[in-house]
Amino acid sequence: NEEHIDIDVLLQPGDLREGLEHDARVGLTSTPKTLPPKYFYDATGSELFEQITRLPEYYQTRTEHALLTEHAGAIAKRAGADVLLELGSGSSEKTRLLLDALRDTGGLAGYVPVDVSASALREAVEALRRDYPGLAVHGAVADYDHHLDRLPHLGTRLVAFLGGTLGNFPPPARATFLADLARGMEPGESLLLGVDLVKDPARLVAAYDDSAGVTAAFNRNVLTVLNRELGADFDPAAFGHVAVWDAENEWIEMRLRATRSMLVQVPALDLHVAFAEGEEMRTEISAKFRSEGIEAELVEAGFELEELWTDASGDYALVLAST
Ligand code: AVJ
Repeated sequence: NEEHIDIDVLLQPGDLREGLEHDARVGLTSTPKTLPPKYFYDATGSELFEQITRLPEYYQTRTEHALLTEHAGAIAKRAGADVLLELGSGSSEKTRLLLDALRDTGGLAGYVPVDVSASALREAVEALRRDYPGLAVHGAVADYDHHLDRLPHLGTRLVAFLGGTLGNFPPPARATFLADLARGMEPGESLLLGVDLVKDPARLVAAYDDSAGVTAAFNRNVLTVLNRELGADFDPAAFGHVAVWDAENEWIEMRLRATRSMLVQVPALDLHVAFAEGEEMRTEISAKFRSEGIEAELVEAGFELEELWTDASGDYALVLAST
């Protein structure tokens, strides 16, 4: 029953549109060209990402899930929180593991999903209300790289930022994001991060260039988004999918490679964009972490490391920090 759902709207529909126009203009006129990964996730892109999470090569989602299953109790106890605030309210299964653990430690009072999509938020919230009667749910439509200082505060929070999404920020933006988050939290609140770890480059590349071609379709889909939203005339079939390991920066980079020279029109920006044959446009970085590195970044941002859990192969980590 929707009338009981409180939703703070920190982000107006026009803001997303303006952001897309700004990001597309800056990225398409830069050298080399870039597009931010946040525009992958329209309905098609979100469905393709769901498929990615089930690929044999993409170990991250299932490893994170296994870690949460194993350690949710310890996380809840260490956090001592009575509110779960989740940045990106996408996957309700992870949410349930944490909600159940908080409930079992006796403190669960509220759940705060934060998402840019009001409809994703509403869906997530409706499903949860059925199974957690009495839970105060207070969503926020917000862009988590902007509104961290204004997120709802219903009690002592465990802030969850899972799925490895932190790796999508370029390092300077990552430092800003973590520092803003720390500043927006009260002393004694906790942050739970899910991060992918540095490993054999061959496995990393395979995870971003799967044999079924799902990641390639996911990557090209961003062009379809620009065609629809900005009236552009990208031919997605004229771009090849590229996934490379950048050993110096320790990140995976996804690119789209023009297989011929072409001129792309972007009417909404009053822009035409020339691609040379073989030109590569960066569409995503996905940074991989080391335990010492992520701890140092958290401390730099004003957090204190509480605990770090990894799986037996050291593929992925859950990191609990506090303010
Ligand atoms: C959801 C952002 C963590 O970087 O691994 C999956 C997105 N990109 N395959 C990632 C993604 C290509 C994913 N994150």
